[in-house]
Amino acid sequence: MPQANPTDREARGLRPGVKWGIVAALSLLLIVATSWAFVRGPLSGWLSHYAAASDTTDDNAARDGNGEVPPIDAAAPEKTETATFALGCFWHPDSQFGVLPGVVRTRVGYAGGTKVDPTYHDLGNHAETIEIDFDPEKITYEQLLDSFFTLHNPCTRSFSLQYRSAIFVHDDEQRKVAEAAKEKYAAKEGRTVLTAILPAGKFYLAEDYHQKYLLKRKKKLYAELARYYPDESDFINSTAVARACGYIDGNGTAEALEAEIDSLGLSDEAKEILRGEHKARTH
Ligand code: MHO
Repeated sequence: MPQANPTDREARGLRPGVKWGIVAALSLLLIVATSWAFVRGPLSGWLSHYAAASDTTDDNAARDGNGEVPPIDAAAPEKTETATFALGCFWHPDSQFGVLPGVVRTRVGYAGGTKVDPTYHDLGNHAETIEIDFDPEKITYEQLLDSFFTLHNPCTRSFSLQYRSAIFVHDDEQRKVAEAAKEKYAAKEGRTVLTAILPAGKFYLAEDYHQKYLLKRKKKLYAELARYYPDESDFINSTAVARACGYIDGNGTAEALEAEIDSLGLSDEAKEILRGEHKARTH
C-alpha cells in the first residue's frame, strides 16, 4: 500500500474520519457550553422567580432563639407575603416601611441586575432594593405600593442603575396590582411614572452595616435590641428592630409609637430616648 507523502496529505486536507471527529467534538463542546449558560442564566433566573412566586414564608427566626424576645416578636404572624421595591438609597425606606402596621420584617439588598454576588462597592447593574415581609391581613400590597410611590420621586430619571425605581413582582397578582397602582399614580400626578415593573429574581442581602442603618447609629437602642439577637440574621428579622429603626427616624405617628412602645422590649431609659428622637425628627 503506497504511503501518502506529506505533500499529498496537505493537498487532500485531513482524512474524512479526523475531520468529522473534530466537527463532532466542537459540536459537543458547543452544546455543553450552551446548556451551561442556560442553566446559569435564564433557568436559574426562572427557578428563583418561581421559587419566589410562592413566597409566603413561615420562618420567624426571631422566635427560634432560646432567650426571651420582645413581645412584638413573640406575636409575629406565621404567614407573611413579600414585597420587593427599589426606590433609591435603601437606608430610609428600611425605616419608613419598618413602622407601617402590618409590616413584619424588612431587609435591604441588591436586585434587578445580572452580576453574581454584588457588594455595595461592586454593585454591577443591580439596584438598591428593600424586601418587606408583611401580614396581608393587616396591610395590603396596594397600601405598600401607595407608600412606595410617595416615598420617592418615580417621575424623575435616576442618575444611576443603583438608585433606579423598580417594583419586583413575585406573581401575576402582584404584577396586576402594581401596574394599576402605577397608572393611578401617573394619573394623579399628570406625569409619566418611570418605575419599572419586573419579575422578582435573586435578591442579594446587603452587608450587615446597611441593615437597620439608622438604628445602628443610636448606640444605646441598638445595644439593647442586639442583646436579644446576637445573630445578625435574627436581628434583621425582628419586628421590634424594624419598628425601633423607623420611630428613631421620626416615622409613624406619636400615637402608634405609644401604642406599641411597651412591646419592643426596651428599658425605660431606651424608651425615653426613642420617644425623644421620634419627636425631634417627626416629619
Ligand atoms: N452614601 C450615600 C447613600 C448611601 S445609600 C446606601 C449618601 O451619600 O447618602 O446608597
